Amino acid sequence: MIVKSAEFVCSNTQVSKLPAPVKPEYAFIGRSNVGKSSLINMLTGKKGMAKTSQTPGKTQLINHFIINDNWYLVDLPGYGYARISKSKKEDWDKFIRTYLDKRESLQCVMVLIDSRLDPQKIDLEFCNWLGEKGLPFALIFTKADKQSGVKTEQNVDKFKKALLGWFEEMPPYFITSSETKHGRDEVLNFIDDINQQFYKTS
Ligand SMILES: Nc1nc2c(ncn2[C@@H]2O[C@H](COP(=O)(O)OP(=O)(O)O)[C@@H](O)[C@H]2O)c(=O)[nH]1
Ligand SMILES: [Mg+2]
Repeated sequence: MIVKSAEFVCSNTQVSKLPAPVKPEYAFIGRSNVGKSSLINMLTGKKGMAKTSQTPGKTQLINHFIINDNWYLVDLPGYGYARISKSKKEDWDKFIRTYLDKRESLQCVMVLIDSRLDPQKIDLEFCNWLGEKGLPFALIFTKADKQSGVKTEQNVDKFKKALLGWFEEMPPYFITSSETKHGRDEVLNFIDDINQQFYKTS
């Protein structure tokens, strides 16, 4: 897929105010600091598209971007930020889980995983929840440029093993770097394939 246009559409704090669910939509989510904003900027080719390194956990907004007038890229607030209060965490949970569970145009949840780390409980639990809800998801391993390819593969493997305690097969996954643009074409083509399916059948 060639990204010809990428525009910010709206920020929402209420699920009821989201754009009409008439275009295929992909939600990007992960722990704070996983590299989500950088990845969105890398995919769209727009540097300031999603703001990088804001104070995490501050605003809990669902951000919609429209790509090629054809599909929505959704930037969800990060989870697992240690310094937010318990009640804020619960708010996050309710708001985001409602969105994920009810959004009919949502095609795939893109779960970002830091490729430098051993499997994190919070990521595994989140994947497990998606599985329980029957929501399709894909994994995007981030920051692959920060270590050797071998180390990345080892961590991906560990994550796979941890996930296979719950799932019968590994979901689609991508190894990416926002620095080198590694994995960009693969992620965009994955989305493109689903979009084509969406417009063919709707
Ligand atoms: N080397 C490298 N650094 C990255 C990459 N992605 C993000 N970062 C850095 O990681 C930090 C957090 O990134 P950000 O995109 O703001 O994470 P977010 O909180 O998930 O939106 C920033 O300092 C980024 O520059 C990457 O692919 N490679
Ligand atoms: Mg961010």
